Amino acid sequence: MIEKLEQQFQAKIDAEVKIEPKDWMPEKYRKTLIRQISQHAHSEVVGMLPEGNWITRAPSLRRKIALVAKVQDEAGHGLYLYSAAETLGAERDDLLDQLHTGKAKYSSIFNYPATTWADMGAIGWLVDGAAIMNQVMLTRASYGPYARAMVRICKEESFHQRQGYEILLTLCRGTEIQKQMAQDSLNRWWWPSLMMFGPNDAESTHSAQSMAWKIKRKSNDELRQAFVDATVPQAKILGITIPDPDLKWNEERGHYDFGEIDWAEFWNVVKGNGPCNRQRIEDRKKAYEKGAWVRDAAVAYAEKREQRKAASKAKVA
Ligand code: FAQ
Repeated sequence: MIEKLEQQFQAKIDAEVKIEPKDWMPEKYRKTLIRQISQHAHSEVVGMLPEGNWITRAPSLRRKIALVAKVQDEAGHGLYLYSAAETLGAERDDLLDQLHTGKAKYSSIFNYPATTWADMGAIGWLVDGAAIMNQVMLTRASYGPYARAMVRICKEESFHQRQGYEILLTLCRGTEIQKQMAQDSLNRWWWPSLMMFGPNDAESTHSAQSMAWKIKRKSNDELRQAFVDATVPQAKILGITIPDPDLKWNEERGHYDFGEIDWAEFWNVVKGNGPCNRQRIEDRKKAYEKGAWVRDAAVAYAEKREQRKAASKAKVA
């Protein structure tokens, strides 16, 4: 019986029919999606922290407005994604508990500190740039609510990418010190950005199954390569140097070759030992506790509206 259902399920996926919340799905498909979507949601809300920290120090009102809008967008992305995970039967409180207790992962990139204003440029250009590269494929993910959430998220991420690039372009056209700030920022964010795509394909535990289920459409290494190929010409326009002596165009492959990622550093950060892991979780926990009154008020308001609706229905009847 289960085998038959699984065959029908795979046939649907192969025929590019979207899977919707009430459709039958293998338990492992549901669990994989809850894992990936919730980690993605956590990444969005933890990702607000390095930039949120710069809102009060933005160098002009224009920059401040753009940064506030960007950070607010990331909160919205978290919201869509937690909602998508809920359509699979996950409880939001459980997901947040997993984040706060360190059981759930979130993107390694957000465990690095944003130490200068140029980092706001590098995060937009590189981190959002890498996020878009990965997420455009997710707009075609086989699970309907996830795919649909990704469409809007990608549109917003492309604004984020441009605002970051423009910050760096301004710095690179500025004084020598400003250009150095941009270079220093690229030096610190380049390798962590390449790590965002996850382990090499040979080490990726979930890729084969996720690709068969069309959750992922491209492998970690394919996306990383596409990101490098797209980013090198952008660095040339900025006039700053990517910190990789092995980076060079390979005519035969039609792609840039690049150096080896420090995988020991990657796994160390993923396991919770990066420069900011502890601080990020503490900040998220504090934000959750401080926000309790907002959640309580929202529930009380929803209950009041329900009661009013019921009372006016009773009157009409
Ligand atoms: N960091 O078998 P795979 C953003 C884990 S959003 C930490 O290859 P998979 C927006 C992985 O979970 C950025 N852990 O895994 C923004 C697994 O562990 P598990 C986030 C990582 O799932 C911008 C293990 O390694 N984007 O930036 C990482 O098939 C600016 C084995 O890996 C998404 O989440 C990592 N980098 O492929 C916000 C997109 N990489 O779960 C603010 C959706 C891997 O078995 C400011 N996610 N791991 O314990 C995906 O596409 C996939 O989950 C991958 C990983 C590609 C991230």
